[in-house]
Amino acid sequence: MDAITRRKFIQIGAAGAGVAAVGSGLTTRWWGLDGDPVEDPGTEGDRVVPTFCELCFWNCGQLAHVKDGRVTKITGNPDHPLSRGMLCPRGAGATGLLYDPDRLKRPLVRASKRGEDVFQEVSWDAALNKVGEGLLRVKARHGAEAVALFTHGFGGSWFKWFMKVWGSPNIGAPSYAQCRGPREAAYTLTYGAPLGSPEPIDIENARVITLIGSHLGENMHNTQVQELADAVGKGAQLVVVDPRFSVAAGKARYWLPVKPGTDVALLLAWMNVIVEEKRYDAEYLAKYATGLDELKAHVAGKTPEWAWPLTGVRPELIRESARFIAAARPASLVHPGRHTTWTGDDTQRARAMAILAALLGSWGRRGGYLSTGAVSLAGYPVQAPAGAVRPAADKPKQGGYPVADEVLASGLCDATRPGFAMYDMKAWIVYGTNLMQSLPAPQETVKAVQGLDFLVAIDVLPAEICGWADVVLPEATYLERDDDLAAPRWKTPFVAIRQAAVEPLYDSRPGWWIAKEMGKAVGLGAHFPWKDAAEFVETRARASGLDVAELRRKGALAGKRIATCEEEGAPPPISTESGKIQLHSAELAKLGFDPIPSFYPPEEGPPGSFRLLMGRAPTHTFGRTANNRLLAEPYPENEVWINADAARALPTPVRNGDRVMLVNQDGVKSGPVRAKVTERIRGDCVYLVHGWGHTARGLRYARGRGASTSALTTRYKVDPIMGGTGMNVNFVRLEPAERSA
Ligand SMILES: Nc1nc2c(c(=O)[nH]1)N[C@H]1C(S)=C(S)[C@@H](COP(=O)(O)OP(=O)(O)OC[C@H]3O[C@@H](n4cnc5c(=O)[nH]c(N)nc54)[C@H](O)[C@@H]3O)O[C@H]1N2
Ligand SMILES: Nc1nc2c(c(=O)[nH]1)N[C@H]1C(S)=C(S)[C@@H](COP(=O)(O)OP(=O)(O)OC[C@H]3O[C@@H](n4cnc5c(=O)[nH]c(N)nc54)[C@H](O)[C@@H]3O)O[C@H]1N2
Ligand code: SF4
Ligand SMILES: [Mo]
Repeated sequence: MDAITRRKFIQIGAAGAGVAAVGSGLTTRWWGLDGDPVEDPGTEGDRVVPTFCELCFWNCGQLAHVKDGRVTKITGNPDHPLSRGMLCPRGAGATGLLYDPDRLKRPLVRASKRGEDVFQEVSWDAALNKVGEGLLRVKARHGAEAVALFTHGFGGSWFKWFMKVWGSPNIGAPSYAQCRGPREAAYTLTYGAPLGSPEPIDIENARVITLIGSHLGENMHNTQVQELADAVGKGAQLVVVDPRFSVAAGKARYWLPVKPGTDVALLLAWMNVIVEEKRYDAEYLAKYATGLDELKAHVAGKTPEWAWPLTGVRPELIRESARFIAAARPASLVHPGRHTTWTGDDTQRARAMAILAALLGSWGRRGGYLSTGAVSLAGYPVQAPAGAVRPAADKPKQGGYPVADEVLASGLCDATRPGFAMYDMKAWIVYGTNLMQSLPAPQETVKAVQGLDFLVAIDVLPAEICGWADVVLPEATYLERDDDLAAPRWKTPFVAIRQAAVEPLYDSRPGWWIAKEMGKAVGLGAHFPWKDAAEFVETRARASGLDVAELRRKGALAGKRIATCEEEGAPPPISTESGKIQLHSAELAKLGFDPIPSFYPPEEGPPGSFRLLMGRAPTHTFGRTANNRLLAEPYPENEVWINADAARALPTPVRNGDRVMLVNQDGVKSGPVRAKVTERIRGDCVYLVHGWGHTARGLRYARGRGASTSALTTRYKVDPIMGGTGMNVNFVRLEPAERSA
């Protein structure tokens, strides 16, 4: 059956409800009807257009059903290896973005002081002229490199090309220094290469899966959730380390409610047990690793009893879970996590996880870390950009961040702020990233933005960052546009195509067109010779020997599964300089950092305060879906999780459902947010789903709903190894919300 009832949708979507992904679409027409299962009122399209999703960055394959010019339903594409016929709730609810009444509809030009969010609608010609003038003025005064691009999302490729021909290397995404950066640095130091996205892990065949704050099931990366459900179905067991009893913890054999920020101590104690009891893969390590003796010496004495007072986890639990994890090796997967910028020691924590994976012999093994491959695609034949460019703006700072392998979005922001005069960043192009919510310390972002000569935002919704722009360009949503081909590394290499299902609404335009017109506006039109995105991808596809008609018909063409190294009788893929897994990192030692992770206790907050933790809800992606009326039904706003005993002990005790205000250590106060009083979290922290508490006046639905983690993140701790911004270093008090009469 293709239809899915609202009730079933909510069951799958709601926290606590397990890990299955949604097998089919939902529609705008019957969504919102309460009560019993409703028959699908005929949402099959007259046409079905294969494309891929942009509700998050996993980019699952979708089939968009179109009837009478409207998208009526979106289902998972069975031919796409990342969706395998299923979507997560957000992908199924993407029509809520397409038909969001608050979408950006026409180009806007600022009509008042910057930041006052007052705009005038103008024609595309007028808006593009302004962009051309703004950028050329900055180039004339400060050089091309003074322009930065912030980008997140697949459509960013057109703007990265713009930057290349414009001549600036300053391209950053918050998905690095605010997300997976520490992990990438750690795996590079240990195995020689970053993991990238989608992660090359074999959840499907693992027998024990260890999740360290990786809350799969709430974090809804579709393929991983599907594989987790399959693995659990086949008898795989979970070990979950989380201060909060997550959805995954509810399915786990062991839940270790670790004190936030102390995972390194726990990991060292696990390694102590595995080493002392000789439960590691000695043969594998002898062949492929270096530094085992140093590691043994390092973890000596770091017993579960040592870790107990540091982590709050009972020694028997540490010991038993360590044995359990080791017993399943090598099909014992320590999930590498993804959002790893927590407390500033994040590269070291991720290193400890990478080292544990090596002790288990799971790198390059079935049920552990796998080999992946990508379809190699021909480029579009185009004139190469001329001239040399200065290094990226965060490079002077990277003297201190030698292991960072991408530009830091936070570094670009620093380089823009007065007082950080190492570089003159004077203009920002912001594509599909709401920097006011995604960079820490919004007060610093505002300072940076106030100092800019020019800011253009390209978005689909009037997000907070748009309110600070000089020019706002309305992009067509992904369901209304073609984009470049996707060919990420995966177990089965594949190529996927994004195709417009319907015409752009209002006066919105696709990114490829906007980038090309921006190119013309600055005199670089010759570098954008393609007629449109369709001609661009067809040229690439044909030159790569692909059958374009079949690609268009199926949406994705997948190759054969990559053989594992075991199947090939080959060693695991290790690309460090020594050719060995670095249990002990000579590179870190050379740079003056601990060559093997050591535990440093996290700083405590003011008395009576709780450490603020954050995460995801299954039906939302950060702040980008908060205004989506379909996805708001199952989850209309975030709530603050607080431990039941702690809530009772507050000066003004808080009951479940009460509205409270959160006040952080710097006096910043959130809007009223509902309290979820629960046994499912430790008493020293509280938890919010990120992406709420919008302030943008154009987000008429989301504005003022829930509490903003970003506003409360006035502090952050920089990871000295790669420059990531640890954000779980803020503390809040709870105050009763002023009651309205
Ligand atoms: N406080 C705090 N900060 C965080 C995090 C956290 O948990 N807490 N998480 C971090 C993580 S893991 C990440 S990856 C980053 C994510 O940070 P971002 O990438 O900035 O994500 P969003 O905040 O959702 O902003 C996405 C913007 O893209 C717009 N958009 C959506 N679709 C399109 C499209 O098709 N075209 C265009 N042009 N625009 C589009 C949306 O309207 C929205 O304004 O944030 C990081 N920052
Ligand atoms: N539905 C949905 N899914 C998503 C996203 C989304 O926005 N919505 N975003 C995607 C993206 S870009 C990313 S990066 C990932 C993020 O998802 P994850 O990689 O899973 O990372 P986090 O959001 O940091 O994980 C939050 C969990 O870590 C726990 N935690 C907090 N502090 C600590 C600590 O000190 N120690 C331990 N052990 N645990 C701790 C929290 O209680 C919470 O359960 O999700 C992806 N999937
Ligand atoms: S995981 Fe969900 S939101 Fe992300 S791409 Fe896949 S279907 Fe879309
Ligand atoms: Mo992320």
